[in-house]
Amino acid sequence: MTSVSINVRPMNWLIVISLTLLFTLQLTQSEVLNPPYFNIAEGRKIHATETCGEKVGKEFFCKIIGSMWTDNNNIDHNQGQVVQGQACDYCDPNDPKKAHPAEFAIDGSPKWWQSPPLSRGPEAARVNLTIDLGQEFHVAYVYISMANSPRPGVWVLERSTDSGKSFKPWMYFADSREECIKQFGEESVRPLKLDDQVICETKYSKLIPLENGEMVVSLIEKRPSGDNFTSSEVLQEFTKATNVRLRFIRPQTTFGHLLNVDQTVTRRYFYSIRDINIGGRCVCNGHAETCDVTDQNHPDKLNCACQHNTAGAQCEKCKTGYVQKRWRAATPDNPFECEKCNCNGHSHECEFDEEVEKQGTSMDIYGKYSGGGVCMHCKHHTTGHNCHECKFGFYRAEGRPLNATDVCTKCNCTKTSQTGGCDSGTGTCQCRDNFINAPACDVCAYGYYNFPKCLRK
Ligand SMILES: [Ca+2]
Repeated sequence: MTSVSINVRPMNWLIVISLTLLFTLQLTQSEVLNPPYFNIAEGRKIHATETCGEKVGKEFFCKIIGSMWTDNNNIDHNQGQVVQGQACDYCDPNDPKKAHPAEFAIDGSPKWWQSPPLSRGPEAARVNLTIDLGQEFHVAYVYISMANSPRPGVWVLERSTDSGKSFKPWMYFADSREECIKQFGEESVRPLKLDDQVICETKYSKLIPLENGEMVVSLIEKRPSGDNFTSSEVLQEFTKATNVRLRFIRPQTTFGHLLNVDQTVTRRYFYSIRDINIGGRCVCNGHAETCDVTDQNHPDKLNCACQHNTAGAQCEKCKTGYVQKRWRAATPDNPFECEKCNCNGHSHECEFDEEVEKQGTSMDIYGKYSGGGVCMHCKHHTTGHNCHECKFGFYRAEGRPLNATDVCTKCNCTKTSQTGGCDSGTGTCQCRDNFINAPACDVCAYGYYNFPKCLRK
């Protein structure tokens, strides 16, 4: 049932499919409903702070890999040059064959995004590549395949949960424990013990392979609740993102640093990304199995197909008329299905009231005083939390079913000595304070005199 619409080279399918299956298995273990994972990067907006050739026109670069054009990466062999023993080429944003815009990093094709080489200046080492997901998703993994450069040496995978206003680190990358500490602090190398711990990964920052390397970054695996995602609110929060940013700090080089080296060296260092797949799914709080409802106001947005009587783009509330109990996200032990209010057929609207829940004065559909549903706009002259009483001036005749549309009958009490109200069951008119002898109410009460005025003595 889980589909993966991800364009990756065949050898990478195994990784992506096994990751997807891993997370799908969790679905069968509980009553928590979750929509399938898919490549949430596809078709999204992407932005690079710098791109090879952009702003400067043609930009010269050389590869690390050697002097021969022996690869099959769509390089025009007639155009490539060997310069001082290096395989070189240039970027040109105006030439479709030589352009490497950011969009190529998520287009599912072999074309790639490339950053400016460090020969442009040392600041070219710090480049950001940001994908705007357009809405909030749970991200399980980020898969990155490189093109004609090694994997980056030092970088940070970051996320935003406020549509790109602010970013926070998700995972750090450097090639050694020492480098991790130096770049990101001691805490980045502590053992992984928390669901939301930001750790430093060392295995992806090696210089080899010089080209076409891969990184499979899981944000769930190996974490304490990695096998029990739906029971950990912390891990669920940790995987939420509206934007994903790759903040590159330094390319991997054969040198410890790149100071005081000439352009024949620096022109060989840049970042090039062939494709990024982000395995994610809609945030549906455990209340939806699909996420294919289109939002009329935002055609690019996907909304959850809510079950369990929930509603909202993320099933983040109970639907109208179903707020007898407080809304909650589903957990493996309890789906927390929203429960209909008991309005005895006299209303479809209700509100949840915390005070009413505490007082235990709202009856649920099972006849128990449980929950805080308060019915609104009760019809048929009814009133009360459950539309279970007749309004003033009406009474419930003996034996009349509570859910009948004529449950409440108008009191026939129009004398000035009567209140207008009458007794439940019998309909006996009630007398004002200064009268007695119901239902006639034709005698002055004790302490009053001079019928029919019945004034206070
Ligand atoms: Ca591509």
